[in-house]
Amino acid sequence: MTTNTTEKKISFSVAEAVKERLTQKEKSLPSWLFYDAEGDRLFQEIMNMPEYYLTNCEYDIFQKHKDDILSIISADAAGFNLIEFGAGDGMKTEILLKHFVKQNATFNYKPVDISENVLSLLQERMQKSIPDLDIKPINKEYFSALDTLNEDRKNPMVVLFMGGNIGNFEIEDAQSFVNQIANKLRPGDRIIMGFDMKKDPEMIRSAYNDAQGITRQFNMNLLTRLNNELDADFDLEQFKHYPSYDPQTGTTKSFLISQKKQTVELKAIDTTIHFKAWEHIHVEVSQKFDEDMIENMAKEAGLTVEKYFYDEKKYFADVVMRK
Ligand code: AVJ
Repeated sequence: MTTNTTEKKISFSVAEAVKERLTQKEKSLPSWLFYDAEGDRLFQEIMNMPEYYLTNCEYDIFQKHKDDILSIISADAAGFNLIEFGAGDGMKTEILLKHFVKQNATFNYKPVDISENVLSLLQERMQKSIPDLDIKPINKEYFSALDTLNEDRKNPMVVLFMGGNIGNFEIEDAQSFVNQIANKLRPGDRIIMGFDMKKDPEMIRSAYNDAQGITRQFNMNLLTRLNNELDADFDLEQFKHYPSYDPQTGTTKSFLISQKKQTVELKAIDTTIHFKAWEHIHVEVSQKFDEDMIENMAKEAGLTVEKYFYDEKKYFADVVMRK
């Protein structure tokens, strides 16, 4: 989720994406824009807040089911290649990796990220805590990383995509993302994907509207980022953080809402944006799932759901899908 190529490349893609999204009829911003240095810091804080249950749930799932997870993914071959998309800080993955190494499983770990910085931090962490781990980071985009791996391998591939990151896609985009992975898999390959499940709507909404206001800061930081990087003049006082959850669709959406009619200049990209009073910028989707939705998604992609691993309260699921 982190972008960290050259400075120039960043501001170029930020400029392009922002200009495109803010000049549409419905204004929006891409969710990858959250993760600058301050956004990364705030997201760490989000993961530690009492309302944000997702991270702890997945942590518990891995603790509780690491043995069964290993049994499933090593059931029908001599070894496997574990590919992780968007590896992050590795805190949760480390539980699995430690266990796999301890059990003498034959595998290698290939974290994939477009940020070289994220990968080198992760490699350092893993080499320190699991010296026997065979780790080979891949500094590429997800799908080209799969192509590279397909050029030369005999063992099955297990693609790990955790954290509920799939929820950041609109449902059709999530489907096409899974389809694209599945198309590059061979029979016997697997995906382990983390899904945040439908639950008490109040609880979901609180996870995106915490009492301390950290999520508010996380969302507002988008505007700060535009002020800094695109020389914009958003007045943060005039925008309001508003999250919603719709139990009919299972979709959480976060908005920044303009509290009055106003004009914002983004000088670096020569753009003026007009806001009507109470007009919104759609900044994030966090989709919640149920088993039917996951089943359909897998089926559509030509995959079979092998196993749902849940935390005790069934808030979150790590799902093993097999080609
Ligand atoms: C990292 C995409 C799983 O949607 O729950 C947390 C990001 N946004 N609070 C999520 C996020 C606001 C998070 N994911």
